[in-house]
Amino acid sequence: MRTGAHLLVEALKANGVDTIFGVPGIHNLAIYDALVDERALRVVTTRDERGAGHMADGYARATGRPGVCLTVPGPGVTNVLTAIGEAYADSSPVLLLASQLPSGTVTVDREDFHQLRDVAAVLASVTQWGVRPERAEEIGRAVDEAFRRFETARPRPCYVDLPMDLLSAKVDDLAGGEGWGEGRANRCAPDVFAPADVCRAVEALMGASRPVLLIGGGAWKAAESLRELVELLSIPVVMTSSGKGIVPEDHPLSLGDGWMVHQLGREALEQADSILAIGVRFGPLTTSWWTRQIGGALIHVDIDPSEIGKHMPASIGIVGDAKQVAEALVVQFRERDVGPTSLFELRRGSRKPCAEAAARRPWLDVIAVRERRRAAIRVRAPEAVATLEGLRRVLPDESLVFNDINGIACWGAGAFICRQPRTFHYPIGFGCLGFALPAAIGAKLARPDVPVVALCGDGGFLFSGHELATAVQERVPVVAVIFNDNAYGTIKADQSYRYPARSLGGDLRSPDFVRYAEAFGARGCRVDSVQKVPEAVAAALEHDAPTLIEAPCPQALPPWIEVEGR
Ligand SMILES: Cc1ncc(C[n+]2csc(CCOP(=O)(O)OP(=O)(O)O)c2C)c(N)n1
Ligand SMILES: [Mg+2]
Repeated sequence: MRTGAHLLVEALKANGVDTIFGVPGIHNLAIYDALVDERALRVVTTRDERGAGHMADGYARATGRPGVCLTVPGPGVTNVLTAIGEAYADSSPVLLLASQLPSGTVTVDREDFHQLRDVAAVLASVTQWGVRPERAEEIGRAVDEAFRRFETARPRPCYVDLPMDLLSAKVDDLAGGEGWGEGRANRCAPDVFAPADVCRAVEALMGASRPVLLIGGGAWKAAESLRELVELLSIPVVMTSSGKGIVPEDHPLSLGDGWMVHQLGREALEQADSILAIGVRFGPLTTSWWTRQIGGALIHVDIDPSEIGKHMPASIGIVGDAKQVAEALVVQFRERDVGPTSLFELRRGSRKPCAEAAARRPWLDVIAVRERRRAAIRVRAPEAVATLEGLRRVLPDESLVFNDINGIACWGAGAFICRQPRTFHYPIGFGCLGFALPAAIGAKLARPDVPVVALCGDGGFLFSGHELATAVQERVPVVAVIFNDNAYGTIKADQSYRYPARSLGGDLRSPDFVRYAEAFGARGCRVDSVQKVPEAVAAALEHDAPTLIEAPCPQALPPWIEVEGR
């Protein structure tokens, strides 16, 4: 018998889904049953729904394709909420399949088992769209609509709330398949921006004497065009932490990650008279909580119209897909004459700037700024920076690193140089502890071909450390490093700065992490100095099993704590 659950599975497959992360329960067993004989879909059972959500997010970040998670109603939905909140804040496409009580009873508040009074209200602030189908036949269309939204708009999470009676309902043999996933390969945002706006942007950039390009995570698909744009325009480029590596951070015109707390890119953005910002939301880390004096004329490109003018007034706003707009800009500049000289030492394969750009005086010594910054962070956090530099040496460029929120992560923005987009991930928007390990597991499952490493603190690791069980069961050879200071160290440092000599809540008695790993059947090892972390990670990558490495925590105050004279 073909059921609503079969339609669901067919629609997922039509949209290219090959993995579902989830936890079974009485309300969603029809889905599990439809998956029993399904060879094209891998089902990964996690140790709680939050793990499933982060794994789906990690899968999405690693592949660029939406990740899918499946829960029971009520506590399953509230458990996954944190992970969906992170995906929402970071614009990561995650589809939540939330199972539900029988249709007739959903809206009747009878305190039923697993009943969440108003699931739509609960999910509204962490999803861009969601629906509860009213008939089994509508399930496929709902899934298809979620995927269409991921691919044509800002890719924030969607949900489909699935009443259990619809999942088990018999459907007609002919039902479904109505063009699901059709044209998927070519889906992109509608080409809505006006060519005249692109021309205005070109003129503004040509007329500027101190232009800067600011790239955010929303622009990762535009990497190729943006690199060409940087060279054609000979324009200094700053990236946000989500945009890290979209232009290689060691490119001669790259100021790297602009997490302003390190003063990265601060000179550039504050002194610029024209800023071309693409896929950037001007969030707190890029603007130091909106305190920076960013006064240049802003050309803001974003797929989400609500971002334009939200934090910064834009002199030109272009609503559009970053890739399409970047390509349109590149075409305009390519058509101009090539300049006689280049403003930076041309690397092999790089483009000569156009004539106007070549005639403009270089206004910023990008390499000198970069070196000054590196020297400054080395003084502030020598061990953390050396560890991150060492990790960079042992991890090939295509490796995927997942950070939690912790001391060392703060320094990664400046110290870990990325040459490829979307290779260094933070839970940057929501800032939730416990992201790194499950996200790394989801990523490694999707990309077994590349090394995947999670960088955790001892506190944050235990928010989701039990997902090591999933890594072991699914044979996912992810590497997790725990920097152990027996404390919520970053917060403890902040507390002692803001409330001197009044300490409470920051100390932890952490477990023996090696034995913890071994109890799950993972490999565990301990290094006695943080300098040995890169070598231990390199050795772990040789093994085909999940490995946990416990290391001492590098000692450094968080970068936002001002240290006199530095
Ligand atoms: C879900 C959640 N709860 C609390 C916090 C606040 N917080 C931010 S950093 C931090 C300490 C993290 O400790 P640990 O993982 O050991 O890293 P460390 O700071 O010691 O390097 C805490 C509690 C948070 N970011 N997310
Ligand atoms: Mg700690």
